[in-house]
Amino acid sequence: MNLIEDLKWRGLLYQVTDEEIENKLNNEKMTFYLGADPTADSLHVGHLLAYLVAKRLMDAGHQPILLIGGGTGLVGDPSFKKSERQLLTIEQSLKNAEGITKQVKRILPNTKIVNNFDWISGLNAIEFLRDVGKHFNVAYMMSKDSVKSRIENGISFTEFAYQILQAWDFEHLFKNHNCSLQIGGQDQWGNITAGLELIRKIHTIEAKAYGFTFPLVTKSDGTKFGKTESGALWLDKEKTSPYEFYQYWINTADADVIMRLKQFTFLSREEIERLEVEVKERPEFREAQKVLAEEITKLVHGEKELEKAIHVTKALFSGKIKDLDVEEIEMGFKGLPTIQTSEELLITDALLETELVKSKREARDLIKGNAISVNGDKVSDFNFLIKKENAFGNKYTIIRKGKKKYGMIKH
Ligand code: 383
Repeated sequence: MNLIEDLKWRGLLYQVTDEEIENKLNNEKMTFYLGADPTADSLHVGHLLAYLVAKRLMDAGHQPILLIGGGTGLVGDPSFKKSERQLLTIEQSLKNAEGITKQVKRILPNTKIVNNFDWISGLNAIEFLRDVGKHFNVAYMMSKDSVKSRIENGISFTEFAYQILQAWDFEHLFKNHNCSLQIGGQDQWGNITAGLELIRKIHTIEAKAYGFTFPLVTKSDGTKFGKTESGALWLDKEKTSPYEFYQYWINTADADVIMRLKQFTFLSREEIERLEVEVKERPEFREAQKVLAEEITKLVHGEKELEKAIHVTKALFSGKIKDLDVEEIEMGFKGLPTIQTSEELLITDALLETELVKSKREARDLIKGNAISVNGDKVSDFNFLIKKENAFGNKYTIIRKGKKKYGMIKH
């Protein structure tokens, strides 16, 4: 399979600006770029897909430039956004840019990284309006989906002008870095084509640049991809722990798992087709989901964090939590019903307070029925006392009810 066939098979080709791009990507070496704005201090899984597409192009011999939008981030891209964005301060933008640059370097080591703050910040109003703005027709700018959908509800001139800056970036990289291709998600189509328009106008007809987009990742049940109960699925392990991250992928629906393997892993077609058969014939083993979660967690967090995530998953499933360390306890039980106390606590009170039971009577029945354990040990005594000194790291006591329900006491 050549690069284009592979991208198509993986469902990663949505729109191309010119059919010719297929030949060029298969037969020539191109310099291409992908941009991200520093709107937060971490990337999320939506961005991950984009960097993995960049990696596929790199692996096929093309030269990447990863652009961090230190300049454009200060303006705010209106594409696919329902309402005006809150402006970032320069300090926030710089701090965020630093965070995401680190992540980009981890995903794609040794690649060229540029920041458009370097050229956009020097642009003055006269230059902007005369040298760049003059090439844009307002009707053309307003016809972009990214802008059109906002005209009624309101869009500031600031966000309206965003496409000009992204177009100017493309022209800048085209001129100075011989970059003739921009890639991005389907939300970036309008901005990418604005760049082609500008390059065509400034550099005459021989100058040719290209763009392609990949589709938005969707879920078969209609809910939004990459969202957890606590918000986005971040690549920063302080914001989304490797365990949570791993769990997200493990819980992928059967109907979606093969598509996710194609889009988010570098496994071969043969291997993915083998897993497809597994999903059909032995869905209860969830092998495809396990492979998916392992591959992506390893890619984003590394082998060690993956091992921890698997360790916590297994311990929580079997109830054998004794050999987890404090960090793993924090990872695995984040978001659990938790109570805080500085005193020793009777097990029946603890069950009630963590809302694992509705009455003391229910608590006693469960203890009698052998259904309650504390820090991995069964409790058979109604008067069992929960103490700080027996807690994980003298900090957390974990109560388990039945097979799946947990509660936590923070000392
Ligand atoms: C800025 C300047 C450029 C080229 C691109 C940009 C950023 C672009 C944008 N991209 C999104 C972002 O930063 O806003 N205007 O959050 C996302 N991308 C990639 C991909 C995606 C897009 O970073 O579809 C998902 O990740 O294109 O939403 O000169």
